[in-house]
Amino acid sequence: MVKILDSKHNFLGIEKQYSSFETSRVVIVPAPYEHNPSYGTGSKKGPDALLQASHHVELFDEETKREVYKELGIATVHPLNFAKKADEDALQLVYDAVYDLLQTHKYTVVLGGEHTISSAVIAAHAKHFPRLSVLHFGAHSDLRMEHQGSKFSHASTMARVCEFIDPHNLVQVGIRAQSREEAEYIRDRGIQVYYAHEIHRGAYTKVLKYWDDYVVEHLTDNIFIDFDLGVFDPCLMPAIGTPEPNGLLWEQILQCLRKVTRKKNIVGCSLVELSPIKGLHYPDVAAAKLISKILNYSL
Ligand SMILES: [Mn+2]
Repeated sequence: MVKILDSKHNFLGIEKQYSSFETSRVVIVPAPYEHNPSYGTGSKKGPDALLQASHHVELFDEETKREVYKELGIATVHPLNFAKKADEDALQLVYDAVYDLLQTHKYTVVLGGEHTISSAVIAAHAKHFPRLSVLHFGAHSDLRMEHQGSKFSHASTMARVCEFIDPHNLVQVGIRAQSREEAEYIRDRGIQVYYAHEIHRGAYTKVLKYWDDYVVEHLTDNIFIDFDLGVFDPCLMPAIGTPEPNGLLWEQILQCLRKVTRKKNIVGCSLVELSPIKGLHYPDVAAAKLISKILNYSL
């Protein structure tokens, strides 16, 4: 039997009737993994902070006028227990947990933790859904073959993903920091990248066509959304291990999510790299609200 969190601890604080595992279409999986941070630390506390903050997010969505938890049910399982597991072993734990959920047709939302875990979440989805595209929101390309001596660094996540996904089916949004090696990899492998500076200066804007219209065009029908919170500007998301200036703002991201979810089938998502700052609740609430928005738009 799958162990779930009760309404005092689960996502959005949902009562038992709408949060049992058996009857819920959506399953939230806290994955407090942190092993190879390269700068700031604390992402292992991210899932817990997000769940606590989610109790201050409205159950009713003002935009879609929906209460998704009542329509579909949202269960939150116990956090994955990494104990001393790291690298391949940690990724295997994540992969197995997510793959089991997909076998029972759950829409799975994984909360990190370090971005490293996303490659396992995406691998499980790619095995289950044919011709999967990955829509990666982030500040960093994360395409380094290895970083600080590890293939399993958060800075290598997308390089690992490109080992089992056609790089043409990877779309990156909000990028504003990369190495020369990564820029060359992007060029050589044909990865679609929408850089923050290009989005800000309206580089893709034609008459009634915006950068996010191009994002939609480049994706196949089944999409996994991998959300590194570093994509946001640090003014609204300072609770990040590796901050970069000139990020995207809330409405820019939501506008892109609305367009993508209207035209495509979102099969799952991950949200990673929340590193809570003691006494500053806003980033945790924003992260929780983002999950709520993704569910409202995509289901
Ligand atoms: Mn990242």
